[in-house]
Amino acid sequence: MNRSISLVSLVFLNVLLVFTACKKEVTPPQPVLPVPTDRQLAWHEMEQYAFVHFTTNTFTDKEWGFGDESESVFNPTAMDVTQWTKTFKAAGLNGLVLTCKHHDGFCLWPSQYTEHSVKNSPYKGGKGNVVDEVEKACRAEGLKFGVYLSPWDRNRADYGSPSYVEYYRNQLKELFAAHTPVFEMWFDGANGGDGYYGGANEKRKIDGKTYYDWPTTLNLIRGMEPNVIFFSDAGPDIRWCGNESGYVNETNWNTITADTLYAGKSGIQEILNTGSETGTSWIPAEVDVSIRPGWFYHAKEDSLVKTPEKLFDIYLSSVGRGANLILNIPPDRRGLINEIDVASLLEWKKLIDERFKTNLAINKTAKASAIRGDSPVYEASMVTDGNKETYWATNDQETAGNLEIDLGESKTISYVLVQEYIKLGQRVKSFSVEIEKDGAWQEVASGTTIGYKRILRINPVDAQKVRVVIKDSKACPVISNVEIY
Ligand code: FUL
Repeated sequence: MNRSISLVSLVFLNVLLVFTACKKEVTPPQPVLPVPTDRQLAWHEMEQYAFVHFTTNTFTDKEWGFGDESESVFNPTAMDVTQWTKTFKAAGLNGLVLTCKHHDGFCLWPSQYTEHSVKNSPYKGGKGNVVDEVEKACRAEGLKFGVYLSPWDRNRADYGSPSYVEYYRNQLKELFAAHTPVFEMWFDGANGGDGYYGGANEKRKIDGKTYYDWPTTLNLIRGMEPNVIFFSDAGPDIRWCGNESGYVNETNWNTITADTLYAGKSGIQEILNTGSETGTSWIPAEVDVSIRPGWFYHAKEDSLVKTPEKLFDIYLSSVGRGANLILNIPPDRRGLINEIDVASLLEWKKLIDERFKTNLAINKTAKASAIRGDSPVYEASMVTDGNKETYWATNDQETAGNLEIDLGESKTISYVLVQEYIKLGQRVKSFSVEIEKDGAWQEVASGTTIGYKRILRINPVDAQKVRVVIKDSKACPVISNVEIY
C-alpha cells in the first residue's frame, strides 16, 4: 500500500518537473524609451484640474494689468474660497493652480519682498493671504494645490536686471516654504514688453532663454518640493499644447525633443500640439483653456461662459486625447465663482457621469489575435479586468494585432476608451474600432495615438462584439484598459 502511494507521488513529481521545464518564462516587453517619471505618472492620473486667475485685473476689467494698478482696487466683497473648492470638487476637478502673481505683479499673499500685494489692499484690512486661504481650502476638499507665478512682472522697477531674478526666486522660496506639497508650478512664457516698471513706463525686452537662468531656479524649487511638476512651453515635465482653445492634436505624442523647440523654430506651436514620435524626452501636453473668453472675470462675458456641451467637447479633445486639462474658472468681483460658471461646470460633470456611467466591457470575455508567449499574464482579459497594472501584450516584433470583446448581448455603444501601459512607453501609431455586424467586421471609428488615455466617440450603434484593432505600433502593443460605453 505504502509502496504504491510513493510510486504515484513519484510519477506526479516527474510530470510536474517536465511541465515546469517546458514552460519557459515569458519576459515582459522592454520599455520603448523615453518613459514617464513617477511624478509624471502621478500627474497623468490627475487628468483635470482648475486654473484660477485672480488679481487687480478682476477689478479693473483688464486681461494684462500694466503694473501701475493701485493695491486699493483689490477688494472682493464676499470672498469665499471654500465656495471655489467645493464647486471644483463637485465638478470632478482634482486640483487647483492659482495665479499667486500675474504679469501686473500684484501678489495675492503678503510677500515680504514687495509692497505691491494684498497687504496694502482693503481685503481683510490688509491682513488677508489669498494663497494661504486657497491652499487650506484645497487641502480640506482633497484637491491638489499648484502655483502660478508670472516671471514677467510689469510692476517691478528692476525687471530686466539680475536683481529681479533674485526677487523672483525669493518669492518662490516664500511660496514653497509655506505651501508644499505643490503638485504643479506654472511658468508662463508670456513676456509682452511694455509696462509700468516702477514708473519708467517703457518697453523692456529680455532674452527669455537666458535672462531667468531657469536651471538654477528649477533646482532651487526641486530642492524644496521634489515632486513638483514644472509646466512651461516646452517642459521640463509637461508642455504647453500650443493653443488656448482647448485641444491637443488628434495625434498626440507624449514625447518631444525639447532642445529644438527653444531654437526659435517656426512651427513650434504645431510641434507642441502633436508632440513628436521620435522625441527624446517624455514631456506630455497640458491643455489650458478658460471657461470664459478671457482668463479673468469680466461681467460683459457673462453670456459667453462655455456651455456644458462645449466643455464636454473640450474634455474629449484634451483628456480624451491623452493630455491633461487645466480649466480656468475665474472668481468674480465678489470673490466667488459666478453662478453662471457654477451651473455650467456642474452640468458638464453630469454629462460626463451620464455618458460614462456603465462600462459595458468590464469583466467581459476578451480574446486576442495573439498573446505574448501564450502566457496568461498577457492575455486579452487583462484589458477588461479593471486593473490598470495588468496589460495585454503581443510578442516582440508583432506590432499589430486585435482584441475582441464580447459584451454578452447587443448594446448601444457611443464611446470606446483605450489606455496604453505608458510605464513601458507610448507605442501605438494607428488603431481602429470595429463592431461585428451580420458576421462581418465593420469599422466604426479610428484613431492614431493612444497614450495614457484615448476616447473615441462613435455614432451610436448596436453591437455585441467589439474589436480594437492595433494597426501599427512602435513596438509590440501594451494595452492596459479598454472601456466601452
Ligand atoms: C498666457 C498669459 O498671458 C495669460 O494672461 C494667461 O495667464 C494664460 C494662462 O497664459 O500666456
